[in-house]
Amino acid sequence: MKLRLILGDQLSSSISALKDADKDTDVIMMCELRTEAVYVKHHKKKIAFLFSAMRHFAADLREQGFSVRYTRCDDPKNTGTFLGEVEYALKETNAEAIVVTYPTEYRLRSEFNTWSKILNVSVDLREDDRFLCSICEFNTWARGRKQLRMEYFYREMRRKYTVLMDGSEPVGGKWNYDAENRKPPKDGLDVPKSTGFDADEITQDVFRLVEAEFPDHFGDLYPFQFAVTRDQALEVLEVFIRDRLSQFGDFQDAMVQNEPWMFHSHISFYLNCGLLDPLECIQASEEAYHSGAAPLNAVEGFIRQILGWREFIRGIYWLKMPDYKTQNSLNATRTLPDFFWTADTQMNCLHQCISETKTNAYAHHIQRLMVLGNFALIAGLHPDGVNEWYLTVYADAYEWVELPNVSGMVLFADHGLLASKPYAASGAYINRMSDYCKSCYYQVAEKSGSTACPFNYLYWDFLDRNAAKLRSNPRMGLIYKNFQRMSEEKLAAIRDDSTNFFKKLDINEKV
Ligand code: FAD
Ligand code: DLZ
Ligand code: SF4
Repeated sequence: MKLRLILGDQLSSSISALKDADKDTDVIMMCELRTEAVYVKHHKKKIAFLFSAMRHFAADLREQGFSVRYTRCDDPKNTGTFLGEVEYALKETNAEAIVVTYPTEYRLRSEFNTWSKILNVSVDLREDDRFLCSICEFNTWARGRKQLRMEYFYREMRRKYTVLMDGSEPVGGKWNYDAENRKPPKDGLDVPKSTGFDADEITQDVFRLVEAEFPDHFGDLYPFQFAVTRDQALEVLEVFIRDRLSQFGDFQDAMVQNEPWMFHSHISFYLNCGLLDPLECIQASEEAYHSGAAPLNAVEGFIRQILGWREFIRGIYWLKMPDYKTQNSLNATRTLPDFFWTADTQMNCLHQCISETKTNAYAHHIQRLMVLGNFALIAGLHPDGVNEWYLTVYADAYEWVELPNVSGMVLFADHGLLASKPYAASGAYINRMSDYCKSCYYQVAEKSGSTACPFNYLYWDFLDRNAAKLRSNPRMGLIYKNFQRMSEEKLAAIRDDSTNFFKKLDINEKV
């Protein structure tokens, strides 16, 4: 008899730990754990989403005839840790072995690797084959390359899975249609309503638990509209393909006040916990292209996010952990300002993105990258505080995907391993891609002075502070040429404005 442990982000019936499960003898164990909910104090919605999805998944398994041992978070006998729970279950069941799919995060993988010794029992740790590129395959691809660039990795993945291919050539003749994307939002854009679901009894039970056990965690529990079953997650995917995908490419980078969902898919929560399978999402969108329901720029852009970025990010994580976590190549030192938790700032773009994050446990990619991340980068926030924030606040956040996005893509803390240059931008970018600046206390057209947009002077101050490290980057050459042409007077104003801004920021005075 074997114990088969399923973690909160392993809610796939095809998961490797269940492959040869014997319904008559084996016991599947799942546990809601305080340690997992508080190692960073996850957003209330994330805990509710995952606990409810876990309970629904357990119910499904029982319906299929499996015996499931499920420990609830508020069970007085709950030991609070994976090891404690497994030890207890071993004693109760006399199981001869534990079967588990490798956790997606380094901290747990290292811990699980020690179990067979500690517990003196056979531990069958299995690869997580829900990803489209195995860790070993990625390492082989990366070996010997001077630069690791997503674009080349993505092309190999397209070939491997024959996605959007015309023989050996990409459909349409180009691998990447980004040049046709990135349109600014236009007035009167008609954004479809996001797909939401009413909470059933199971979810309402979880609400009561989260209210009682995690009242001081960040974020709003209500309104709650996440899918918590595979069928519901499939409905989210289907509605995206039907109603949003055709405009996904055009408005992928656009931000509109009070429109948090835009034309994005909102499937990361479900992909990352196993309710959706990456290949089925890719194939459903490719099908929409072939049937004429969505244009190539939208479909290719969407597929690149999943087949390219998502797999590439995961590959980098496993290639570089554990050192990746401590990297800080720009020596950023600033503590995360309080307004990241309260949204209490006069900078409207940040206020919007943080408020929406608090309500939804979601922000789309450009909000995460070019507003929140951009600020964290140019204000010199320390990677530890920024990583902790991103891991805490988003319902799709797990270290394997959060860390490379934050330390690599946003903070350039890995000195360009993941991104070829820092994604730093002034207020002009945010103004072009959003309508946030229209309702801001600051003036995006002003370059200096107390009402000038802080992104404007902080951008140049960032380049100034980091010139020794960034000037030689070939993709920064033009920018530094412009910087060198700046008059002494202008440079002095930038330094003054930045110093004043940082003085306020560092004592959490409202900025
Ligand atoms: P869409 O825009 O509809 O994209 C489709 C899918 O592509 C996503 O669901 C996701 O699975 C995948 N994808 C897109 N971009 C990325 C990327 N850069 N890395 C990995 N997968 C990607 N994504 C997470 O899943 N978890 C995180 O913790 C996370 N943290 C991030 C932190 C920062 C600083 C940044 C810049 C990005 C982060 N992302 C993270 C990537 C991306 O922002 C989210 O995947 C996306 O916003 C999820 O919304 P969506 O499902 O509507 O995505
Ligand atoms: C994120 C999370 C939370 C909040 N709670 C649990 C839990 O109680 N039980 C569980 O099995 N998994 C949980 N998870 C997901 C785990 O953190 C996730 O499986 C690991 O981060 C993967 O390495
Ligand atoms: Fe953000 Fe500056 Fe625009 Fe205000 S003016 S919304 S701070 S970019």
